[in-house]
Amino acid sequence: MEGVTILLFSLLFLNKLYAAELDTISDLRFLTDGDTLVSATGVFELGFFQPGISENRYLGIWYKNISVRTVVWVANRNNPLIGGSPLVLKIVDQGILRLTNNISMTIWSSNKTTSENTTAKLRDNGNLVVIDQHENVLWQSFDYPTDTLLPGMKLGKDYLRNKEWCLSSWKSDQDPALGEFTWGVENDTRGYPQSKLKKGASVIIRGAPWSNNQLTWDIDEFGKSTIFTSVVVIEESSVSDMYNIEDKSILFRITLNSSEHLEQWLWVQNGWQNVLTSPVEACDAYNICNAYGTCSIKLSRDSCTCLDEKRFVPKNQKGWDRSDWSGGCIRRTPLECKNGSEEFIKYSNVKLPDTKNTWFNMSMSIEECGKRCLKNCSCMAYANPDPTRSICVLWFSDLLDILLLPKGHGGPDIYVRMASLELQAPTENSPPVSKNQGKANIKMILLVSFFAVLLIGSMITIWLCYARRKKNKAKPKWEGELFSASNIQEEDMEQALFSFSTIANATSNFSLENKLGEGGFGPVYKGMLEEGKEIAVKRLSKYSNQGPDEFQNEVICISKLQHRNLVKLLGCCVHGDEKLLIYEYMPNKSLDSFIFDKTQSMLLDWKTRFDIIKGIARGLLYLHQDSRLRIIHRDVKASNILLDHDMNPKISDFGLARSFGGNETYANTQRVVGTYGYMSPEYALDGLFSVKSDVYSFGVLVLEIVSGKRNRGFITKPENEINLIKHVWRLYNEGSSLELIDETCAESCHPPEVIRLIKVGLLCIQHNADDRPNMSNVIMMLGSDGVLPEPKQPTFLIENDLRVVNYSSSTFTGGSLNELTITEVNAR
Ligand code: ACK
Repeated sequence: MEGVTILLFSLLFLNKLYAAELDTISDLRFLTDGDTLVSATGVFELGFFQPGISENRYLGIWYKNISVRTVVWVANRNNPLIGGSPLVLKIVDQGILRLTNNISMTIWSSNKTTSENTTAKLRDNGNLVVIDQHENVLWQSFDYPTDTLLPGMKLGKDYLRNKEWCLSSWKSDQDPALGEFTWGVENDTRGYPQSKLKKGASVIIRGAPWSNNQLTWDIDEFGKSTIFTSVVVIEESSVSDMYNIEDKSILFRITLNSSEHLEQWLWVQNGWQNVLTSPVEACDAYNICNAYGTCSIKLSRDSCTCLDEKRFVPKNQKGWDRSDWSGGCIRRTPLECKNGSEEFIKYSNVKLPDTKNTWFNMSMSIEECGKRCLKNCSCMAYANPDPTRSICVLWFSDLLDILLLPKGHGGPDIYVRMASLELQAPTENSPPVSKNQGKANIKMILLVSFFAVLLIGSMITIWLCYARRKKNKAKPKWEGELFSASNIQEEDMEQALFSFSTIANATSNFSLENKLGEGGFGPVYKGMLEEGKEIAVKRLSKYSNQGPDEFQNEVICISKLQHRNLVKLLGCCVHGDEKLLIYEYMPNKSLDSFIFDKTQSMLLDWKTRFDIIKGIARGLLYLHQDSRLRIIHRDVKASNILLDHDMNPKISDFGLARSFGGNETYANTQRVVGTYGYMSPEYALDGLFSVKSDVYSFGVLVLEIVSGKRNRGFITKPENEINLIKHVWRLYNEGSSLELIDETCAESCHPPEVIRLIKVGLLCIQHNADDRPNMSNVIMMLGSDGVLPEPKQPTFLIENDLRVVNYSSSTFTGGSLNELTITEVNAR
């Protein structure tokens, strides 16, 4: 019998002369290697693929008409086909869609159905469906999401059928097997639904409690707008949250990647534009401030405060002072629950707390809700999470993971139970209300719908900014300014101020033994604060060119930024002529001390180098696009990348960074600053800078990390090429890019990845800034295996092309001159 099957299989493949594009699969029409099943208008395609350089084969769905292969669903993610044996996907008995190999072994199949005349089709929204003759859906891929959520798919749980719709990450970029991360509805209790991103059982981020949303997207660049909706269904038997985009021509997807990020992507012209990556900043981390604590991104040292500092106090004040938030906050006056003596304080504009231990009712007025809560001594708070409905949610444990939202975000209100003694003091957030005043302000509630679902709400915020930015793109008007004194807001000054004596003590009076090195703007010392925390102190030299402007610039700029790939500023100190910046200490120091050192570079195997490049790319993307300020760093180079304990890269040195508002894409300056070897031609020669000048520096850095050689000061024999870029370009054109690899990591390297990275580096350093990818394109290129465009020839700038007016070597006392930041070059 087996022999017959093999024979039939062989005949089948002998007869198959060309790959077919099918519109239906049935018992008679099946899909074999090279064939694809195409949706009605050709948006999606189903077929076999190999991720990256993996030899494993999978059945998957991807977009048909875009240049970057983007897989949105995988059937046999945990059971790949190894090797090249032929495959068949067909409908077999009882309407099962089954994938088999050459010996008829089942690799993957859909569920059994009881219908006859079943067929399988791929819909234009990317849903693979098995249907009967009346088009009833018997099985659908949308019920088995992998790492991608497309419009029309939902997250949620069906309690009756014990089914869950949730995203789960791939193991790695090259392996679609079930990874560590999931994004789905909370499923261990039946509290009010909310979504959580988890690593195994531990929560990484939590979305706000669910709420219906409908928003109009103003998509100027397409000359149209579309409606974006989030529809929440909450029933006894199931809960689900589905989003939809009215304009079906827009390609949009949400993915959960293998490094704990939830990413939102929009296809714009020729590439995926990253609209939002969560977590964005430290406050997105789940419950970092614990019970009744709230996180604020504008404070870097004191990230956590109590929800209301008049009525709550830190449980462990000493720990709190050391930035140990684990105890959270407690009520200043404990609850007694005496015969209705307690009332509620309203806090407006919040991300509602974790709903794990809640009870809810889908049709109860907010007044009734308050009465319910008051009757039960264990009820701590109540709220309506959805302005489109009358929902009552009661919390029965301490309130965890609350956020007071920035003004204007319009989050919902929460009413928190308080001892009667506390009712007199006014709240910082809003005045006290009695239990009968709990009626929500309708206007406010309409506004707050915007923030009701963290994921979707924040995505739209970013999208609106993005659309506005695009609209104004054509206006290169801004003469780049440092953050001027008039730009400084009070909140910027909330940065932790250290006393000079604290820092002098911590660094043993700036002793030589504590000196870590010297940058262009002065020495950097290692220190230890009294509580045992290690710090790095940048002491701005009186003679350095990092004057008050640059100092202020760095404080303001970096205090507003928080990202795992940016070094964290803990505070600053101004004392007479002394200006000090205090950073978290990075035990592995800077990247250049590794890559350009023969011995140290042996510690950087290929994977570590690749991870470092990806981390730098993410940090830059955050600066350029995701942060509250849009920032051009202007001095991206190996010595400005610090490495933490686990070799995670952190971008540092924001003295030269510029923020640019919503309208600007390019700026022009007479005062060119940066570092030789990393400066783009349009910046070095004409003083023009943009995010693309950072992309250029990033490209140089990629080539340096791969080769272990500095761009500047590089010389080859016998070709006499006087910079690395020229050398890389020649090797690339000769098809011998692999020769570039640093010999200390040659053994651990993955040749296709090396070639790809060099190509990405070359794309980033193309002469014309518009030809260079942006950082979100770069991240895509690093994370996928799609075909890359051909890079155009870069410019081989030599120093004589630039006219240096003044640079900071006057204060330079150590390290390599190659790496010095030039503070002025005359732009033409
Ligand atoms: O390459 P390095 O050892 O790492 O020498 C330079 C030097 O100070 C001048 O910039 C080191 N450095 C700067 N910031 C930090 C930091 N936050 N933690 C540890 N080392 C640092 C840098």
